[in-house]
Formats: sequence, structure tokens, C-alpha cells
Amino acid sequence: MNKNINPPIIPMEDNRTGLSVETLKRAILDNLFYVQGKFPAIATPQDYYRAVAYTVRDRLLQHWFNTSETYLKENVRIVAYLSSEFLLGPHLSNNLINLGINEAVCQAVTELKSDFPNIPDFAEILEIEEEPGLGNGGLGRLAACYMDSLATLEIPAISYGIRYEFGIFDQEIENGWQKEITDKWLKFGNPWEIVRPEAEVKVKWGGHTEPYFDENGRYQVKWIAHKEVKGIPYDTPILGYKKYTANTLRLWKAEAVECLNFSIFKAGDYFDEVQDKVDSENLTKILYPNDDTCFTPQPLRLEQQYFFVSCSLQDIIRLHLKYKGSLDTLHEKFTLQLNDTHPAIAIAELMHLLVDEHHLEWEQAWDITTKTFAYTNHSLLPEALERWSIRLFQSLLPRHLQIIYEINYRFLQEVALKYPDDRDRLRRMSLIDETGDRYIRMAHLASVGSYAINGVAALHTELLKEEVLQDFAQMYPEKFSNKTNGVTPRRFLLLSNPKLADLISQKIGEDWINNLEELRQLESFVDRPDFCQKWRNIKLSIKQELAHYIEQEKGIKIDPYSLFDIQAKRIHEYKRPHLNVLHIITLYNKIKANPDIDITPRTFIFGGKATPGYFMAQLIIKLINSVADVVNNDPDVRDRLKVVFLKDYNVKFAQRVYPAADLSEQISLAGREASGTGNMKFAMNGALTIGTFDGANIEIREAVGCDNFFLFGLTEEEVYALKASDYNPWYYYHQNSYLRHAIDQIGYGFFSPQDPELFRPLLDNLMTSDEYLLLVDYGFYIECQERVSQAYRDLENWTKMSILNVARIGKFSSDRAIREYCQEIWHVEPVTVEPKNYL
Ligand code: 26Q
Repeated sequence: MNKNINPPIIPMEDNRTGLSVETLKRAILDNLFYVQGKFPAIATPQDYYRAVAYTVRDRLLQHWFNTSETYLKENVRIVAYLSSEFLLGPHLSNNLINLGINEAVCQAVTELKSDFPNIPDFAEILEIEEEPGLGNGGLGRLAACYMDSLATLEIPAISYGIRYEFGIFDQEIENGWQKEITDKWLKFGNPWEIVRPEAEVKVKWGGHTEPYFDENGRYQVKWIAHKEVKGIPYDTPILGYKKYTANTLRLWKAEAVECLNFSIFKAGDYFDEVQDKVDSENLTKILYPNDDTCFTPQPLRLEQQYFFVSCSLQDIIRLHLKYKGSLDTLHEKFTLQLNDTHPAIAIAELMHLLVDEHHLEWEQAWDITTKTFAYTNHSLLPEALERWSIRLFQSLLPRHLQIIYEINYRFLQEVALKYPDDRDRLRRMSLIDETGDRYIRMAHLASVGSYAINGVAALHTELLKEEVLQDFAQMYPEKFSNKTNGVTPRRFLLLSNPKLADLISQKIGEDWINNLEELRQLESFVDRPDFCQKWRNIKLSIKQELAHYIEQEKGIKIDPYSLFDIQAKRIHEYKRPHLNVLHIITLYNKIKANPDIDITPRTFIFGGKATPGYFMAQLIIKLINSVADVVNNDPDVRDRLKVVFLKDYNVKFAQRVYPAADLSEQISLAGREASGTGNMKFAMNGALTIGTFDGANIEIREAVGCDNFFLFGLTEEEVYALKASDYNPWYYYHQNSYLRHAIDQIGYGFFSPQDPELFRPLLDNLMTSDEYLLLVDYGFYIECQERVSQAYRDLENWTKMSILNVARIGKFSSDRAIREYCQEIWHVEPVTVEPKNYL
């Protein structure tokens, strides 16, 4: 008898890497049981989210390890991106599309649902993820878009930042006012990070310095610090779109050093010691909800900056020495990008590490340092520039203060050599501001210590060279360049607007996802009525979804056929949401004066957080909500106007808002918005822009064509000239009866009958200084909005303009921006990572 001794081998996919639907189903249940410790009958939606998240993470781990291994083996040049903020948005959906397993995982969840009905729908699972809100706004989101592009373009990169336990606050609206709630993004843990305690580093503070002579008789300085904390790295993989490259985001958490000091114990200072431990751990507790309009020096913020910078530099040096050899080649193997001045203390820290710890000569250390760093500026407002008092520096970082003095001394000698007898220039360029109390000017430190300096839009870079950094641009013209911002089309089109993305791919294939310029092919479809109809239908269905959401959330019924006019961004006076409000009031008054007036129905949607303590911004939120109450409830309006303020605007929510917009409000005062990136995201989703001659608006208009962009308002030169003359808001007030009416209504309490004086501070501001020239631009804005209303009546033409906006938006991909950084600043090359099986 033929006996079969060996049982047949049934090929089975590995639970953690297999991609078939069957394997994914098994893996989800497996992770639910073995990682979450739950079985289906008792699992919560959160448990299921995590089981799916782990299932997805499992599938990218090999790529991640393999990427690091490839970089080390091939000894490649690496970009290290230093940023105090990373506004990442949810990981799960992004990783699903990057791995190309969205459909398979969706199907796996759906099939599991027939056995276990308590599993949430796939869409609900995606919604459960609490996004890591580790940033305030544009600057933090830019860092996240750039990481996406770096990985997708296969550029060797590592990003460093802070693992804030509490990210940007959650916003509630109570009685029209913003209320801040602590963000608890880590409440259920974070499945995307892996802690690496073995790579901890120590950071010290305070104390004093002592000179000494080393064994070779060389003068050295020792920093005797009095406090020390540990930095523990938490790593998150950042996968490229359909690539095997997974770069690392390394975020540092502060922890107290292990053992208490027993000599202090004996001295009875136990409680002081415990307090010290608590203080250390507080370091990375919270993200400062600050904005870029006004720099307020909070000592803990400087400690945070120094903490993450020191951790990151020590990490880089350790990696470099371990794999790449000696310190004199540091700048060849790494280039360090400073995302604004927040990490600029890195320049002094690298000098400290090279000179004091690794005993390089000053000149050699300075040579390495100035070949290592590059600096991006994000703001022109002089009052937003970071300045830290000498006193604070002396107590926190006494050695770094000495180093900065030394850098300054040598630098000013160079200035004096180049510009003899120009004392004023020396005063202007010094790293130390000595006009009153003495401060360190971080933008000057960054400019002197970096080999490249860039602005984030063409106008911004021009103004940077003419204004805030003029002297530096004269002295080092070769350092300066422009790198207009970009945004990732993966998150902000493919993921956020799947219907439009599908339609586009049906027509032109999928190449646009990695090469956004390909969208230009859509131009040939603008005259095809069936395509235009589909485009319009998609926009309508997304607007219906948002309308449905708004009705559920706020009980406000909105008309999906009305023009969706959206301003969603941080609330700042310079972004002028109150100009938008003046337009709403004007339309309202026109209806009141003539209830049968034929106006284009509009839904005004606002979203955005205001810095706590920034009273004027808080008052603007209250004003929007107060005007909404009046407009939405006045029967004369007959639903032709609706005003909605959507609470808690964040990345997740932004992804839902951009696709629903007909009109994108980009109405900052010319010369104030460095670039803006929301403007790009709206246009990428087919919204038309009403915008000023500011930031990247100018370049967007140039790209999409001036016929497809609603431009209004003063130019930067006109703003400059008007500010130089004696501008009087009253003149404009008296000139325009609609403006007068709207202002008077706000002033006498028409929108706040219970508290007629409520908006007085806002009004006083407008009528005394009107720093952002609302009264001047009001007339241009209203006239332009009238053109928008007329244009929206011709839906066919509007659709064409919408298509052309998308077709011509290619330049604003973060891939283009990153390619420019790679070629013109960093000089790094892509490195292909091949797939590899580790087990
Ligand atoms: C600084 C010191 C202390 C505490 C907080 C801060 C701080 C934090 C965040 C200062 C500034 C920021 C954020 C700035 C920011 O988001 N700027 C925006 O950057 C975008 C990306 O380049 C531009 O598009 C926007 O125009 C710019 O406003």
C-alpha cells in the first residue's frame, strides 16, 4: 500500500506580511487577540481600529528596517529635517493607500463583519483614529507633507521633533466662544510608534562653565551643568507612496534620569529632588499653542527647543561615528534643515558638541557647522521673530551663550572687514539685539550658521531679502533662494477626494499621483460636456455629504446647490476672517433692504483655532458665530445665506472640507502670509480662489491663469506706501455706506443685543489703527465677491474654471518642492530600496 508519510504542504501566507484578504482577516483577528487581548464578542470599535492598525503596521515593518539598512550599507548622504512641529494627520488611511492595500483591507473588514457584526464599518474604523496634532498650522503640516514626499521620492531622510504628550488643543464652541480642551491623543496608546529606549541620550541644563587646559596644554571649556534629563526616542515609519522606502520620524520624549541623588536624600532635600523629576518630565508634555504673529518668550519653550535639538544632534553624531567614520565628514554625510528658527539653537549646540565634547578646533568645527545647516524662514513679521533674553540663556545654557558671543565676535569682524566704518550695520546684523534689554536674535544665528537660507514663496523670499534679512542677503547673496511650498497630492487629493481622484485616473491614468504635472492632461477635457457633468456631480455629492454632516453636528440645514464659500485656517487678524464677515453682513443688509433681491445663494463655512490668550482672534470667532445666529434665523433671508463655524478644525477634518469648497478664501493683507498652503489644497480639489496678491496666491494665479482666479486688493507695494502715509480708517468708513452700515451694526450691538459693547474692542482696533487695512480692501473685496456671484450663475463655465485649476496645480505638489530642495540646497540623490524578507 502506498502510504503517504508526509502530509501535503499547504502554502500559507505569513500572518504579518501576507496581503490576501483571507490572510488579512486572520491577521486582524490575531492582532485583536494577541496584541489587544480581546476577542470579537467583547472588542470595542477602538480595539478593532488598533487590530487593523497593527495589521497594517506589520506590513510596513520590513520596508522600514530594510530602508535603514540600505542607507547604512550604501553609506548615503542623508537629510535630517529638524522641526518643532509635525502635524501628521491620521496614519492608517495614508499607510493603506501607500501600501496599496486599501481595497483588500476594506474587503477583509467587510467580510469579517458577516461573522462578527459588532465590527464597525471600514469607514468608521478609519474615523476612530485620533490624529497626532503635534503642530499649530502651516509650518507643522508642511513638515508632514515634506516627509511624505521625501519617502515617495526615495530620498534618504530622517525627521526629528518632539513627542508632545498633549498636542494642539481640541476646540469646542460654547455660546459662540472658543473653549480649549486638552488633546489626549495618547489615551489609547499609539500603534504607529516604536519606542527605542536603547537609543536614549542625556541633555543637561543650567550650571556654569569652567576653563581648563587639557593634557596638550590646549585651552578648553567645561560645562558643569546642574540638571540632566533623558531623551527617549519614539520612532514612526513614514512610507512612500507605493515605494519600499520607509523613512523615520524620530520624536523625543523627556524622562527623568533614573536614580535619585542619594546624597541629596540624606540632606533631606527629597522633595526638591522629586520636584526635579516632575519638572524634567514636564518638558515634552505640551505643545505651545502659539502662532506666528507675535513671539512671546516662554522659558519652557526654549527648553523644549534645546532638548529636542540636543537629542537629535547627539543621535546624528552617534550614527555618523558608528557607520560613517570621522567627524570632519559630518557635513558630507548629513545635511540638517532648520524648519524656521525653532531648532536654530542647533548651531550653537553642534559647536558645543564638536569643540567641547569632541575637542575639535573652533575653526574646523565652524567650518563643519556652516556646511551642515540650511534654514527655512516662514515669517516676515518682525514681531514674530524669535528673540530670547540673554538672562534666560545665561541661566539655562551658559555655555551656549559663550559660544554665541564667540560666533558673533568673529562674525562682526567679518562684517567690519567687508563694510568698514559702518557701525549701524554692525548693530543691525549683530546676533545680539542691544536696543534695550539684550536678546539673542535667532534668525541671525540661523543665517550666519547656515549655508542656505530660503523663503517659502516667491514674494516672501523677495521681501525677506529686502526687509528682515536684507543685510544678510547683501553679505551672502549666494545663500539665498526661494522654495515655494507644496502639499502632498496623496493625502490632499487621492485620499481626501477619492471620487475626483477616480474620475481623474479614469481619464488620464494614475501617473499624476507621483507626478502632479500630469494633471495638465485634464485641460483637453474642459470642452467635453459629459466630463464636466461628472465633475460637477462629484462636487455636488461631496457638498451633500458635508451638508449632511453639518446638519447632524450643528442642526443647520444648508443648501448643497448654494456656493460653498470656505475660510478654514488658523484664526489670525492678518488672515482677515473679519473681512469675510463684513461681506456676509453686507449681503445680509442688501437682503434686508430689498428682500426680493436676486442674489446667488451662499453657504459661508469657517473653521480654525485661535491661540488661547489671543483675545482679538477669540473675539472674531464669537463675531462669526453671532452673525451666523442672526443670518441663519432671519426669515427674510429665506435660506439664501447660511453661516457655519465648524469646531475643531484639524487635518482629518480639513480633508473633508477642501473637496467640498467652491470658493477658497485667501484674503490676508498683501505681504503678510509667507506662503499659505491651504490655498494649494483647495485649488487642488477644484475650488476657485478669491485672494489677495500675497504669498503663494500670486504663483497659484499665475499657474491656473488669471481668468480662473478672483484677485482683489492692495499690492504689497501699495500697502507699504499707504502705511508710510498717514492712513486714516475714517476716510474709508465715510466713503462707503455699506461699510459704514456693517461697522455701525457691529458697534452698536446689532449682533450682540445682550451685550451691545461686546465687539467694541474689534471695532476700536479697526477705527483707530486698522493694522491689516480691512477698510481699504473692503470695497475691492465686495466688488470681487460680486464677480464671484455672477460667475457662479454660469455653472458650466464655473466647472471649466474648476477643472483648469486642478489641471494647472501641478507645481504645488510637495514633490516639486522637495526635488528643488534636493537639487539646489541639499545635494542628495534618491536611493532605491529593494524589498527584502527578514524572517
Ligand atoms: C515660536 C516661539 C515660541 C512659541 C511658538 C512659536 C511658533 C510656533 C509655530 C511660531 C510660529 C509657528 C508657526 C508658524 C507657521 O505656521 N507659519 C506658516 O508657515 C507656513 C509654511 O511655510 C506658511 O505657508 C504660512 O504662510 C506661515 O504663516
